[in-house]
Amino acid sequence: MGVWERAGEAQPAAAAMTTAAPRRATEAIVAALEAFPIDLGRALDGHPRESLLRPARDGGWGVVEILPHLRDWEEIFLARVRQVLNEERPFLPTFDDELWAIERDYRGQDPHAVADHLRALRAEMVDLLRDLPPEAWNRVAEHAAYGPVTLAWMTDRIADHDQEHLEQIRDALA
Ligand code: NI
Repeated sequence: MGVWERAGEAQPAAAAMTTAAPRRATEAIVAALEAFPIDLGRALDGHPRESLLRPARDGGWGVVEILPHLRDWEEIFLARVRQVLNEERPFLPTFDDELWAIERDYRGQDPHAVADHLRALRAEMVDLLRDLPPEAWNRVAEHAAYGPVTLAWMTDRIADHDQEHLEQIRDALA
């Protein structure tokens, strides 16, 4: 879920954030972001609709909730990447996603259509990132929760968020 994004859990802006190194090298960030829709497709492949609707073993979200969560955040992530590339030190607000599953009727959305939309958004992001000059990865945004963050740091976190929810999807389908 988007817990690390919640304004309510925001840490005081860390002065050293812009110098915090992402876990992945920039080539590995692009590779991970590009691989995610493929891994997601493999995870979903062959599962009937009733499996996609089933909650995870811990009683948490089923795939039917996780996919719209990923798609809704992907829209935000893509807009943020555009902003940090095109604006000088843009301010990035946080979003409280806690009620989106209900407010946006996640269970009423078609999981395959949502996955297709997510794939299209991710392809746009990968296109933006693929041929960036090295210095572009150090461009900075002011994140409302985290303070100054670099493009590299932001996108590394997106790849982490992908993996977190891919695990959750595999668990829900196990
Ligand atoms: Ni999340």
